[in-house]
This record gives sequence, structure tokens and C-alpha cells, in this order.
Amino acid sequence: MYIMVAGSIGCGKTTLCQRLAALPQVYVKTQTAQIIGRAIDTPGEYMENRTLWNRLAVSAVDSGLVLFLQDPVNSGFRFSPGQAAMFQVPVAGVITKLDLATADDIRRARELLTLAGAKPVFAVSSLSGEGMDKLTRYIQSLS
Ligand SMILES: Nc1nc2c(ncn2[C@@H]2O[C@H](COP(=O)(O)OP(=O)(O)O)[C@@H](O)[C@H]2O)c(=O)[nH]1
Ligand SMILES: [Mg+2]
Repeated sequence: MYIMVAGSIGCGKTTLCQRLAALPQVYVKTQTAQIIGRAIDTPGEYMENRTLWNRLAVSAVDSGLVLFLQDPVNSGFRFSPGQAAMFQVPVAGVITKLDLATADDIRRARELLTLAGAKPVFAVSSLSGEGMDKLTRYIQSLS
């Protein structure tokens, strides 16, 4: 099962994909959708620019799960309410950068993801690995 990862520029998509695939974390700007292990990593522009949403929909066709990622610290970008409904597969939420976030940051991010229709919502740090076990177990339960 492929997992499509979507969210704003810099929210931590590529780093999470590398973590899920247990690959070394190397910074590369994502220019186009790419496969990392079992994850389909997408550019933040696809989510931030409505005219590119069709590319997200196309990338999701081969996926069994979509992950909406939210950076809890720099949350300038907002998912649209109910946006998860544009996909035919389950959409779960992932709050990233748990190592940098306060409890209030996490609460706000959780509200945003819930409003977008993502369920359940996880919180992880792709750097420290905190929270990754719950997310990994959830993914395994679907595949
Ligand atoms: N502290 C911290 N930084 C992170 C985490 N995940 C990603 N980052 C950093 O955030 C920046 C953007 O990450 P990247 O994965 O390229 O974001 P993308 O644009 O969504 O693919 C990079 O400098 C990463 O090292 C995390 O869990 N904790
Ligand atoms: Mg990227």
C-alpha cells in the first residue's frame, strides 16, 4: 500500500517519508511527486495552490492512505475545512515537529487537521522519532 503525504511547503513531508522508509535524512527541495519507500512525497505547492489540487488527486489514486501534515509552529498555511473529502481513501492527520511544539501549538494543529476532516490525528517528531511508533502501527493496521 502506498501512502500519499501532503501539506504545506516546509511542514516536514520529505523528512517524514525518509523516516518511514528508515532512510538517512537529507534535505532536498521536492520539485515533483516522488516515491520514497512506500510513501508518495508531494511538493507543498500542490497543497498550497488550488490550481494544482488535481495533481494531488492523481497522486492519491494509487494510494491506500493519505496523510495531511501540519507544522504546529509555522502554521501560516491552512487546509480547507472538509478538504479530506476530495480523496477516495482514508485521510489521517500528522502533526510534525513535535520536538519544537508547545502543548498549545499541538492543540491548534489538531483542531486544524480535524476541521480538514483528517482522522485520526497523530503527533510525531521525524528527528527524534517520538510518536512514530503509533503512526507506524496505524499504517500497518491498514495494509
Ligand atoms: N525540529 C524538527 N525539524 C523538522 C522535523 N521534520 C522536518 N524538519 C525540518 O523542517 C524543514 C523542512 O522539512 P522537509 O521535510 O523538507 O519539508 P517538506 O517541504 O514538507 O518536504 C527541514 O529543515 C527539516 O529538517 C521534525 O520533526 N523536527
Ligand atoms: Mg519536500
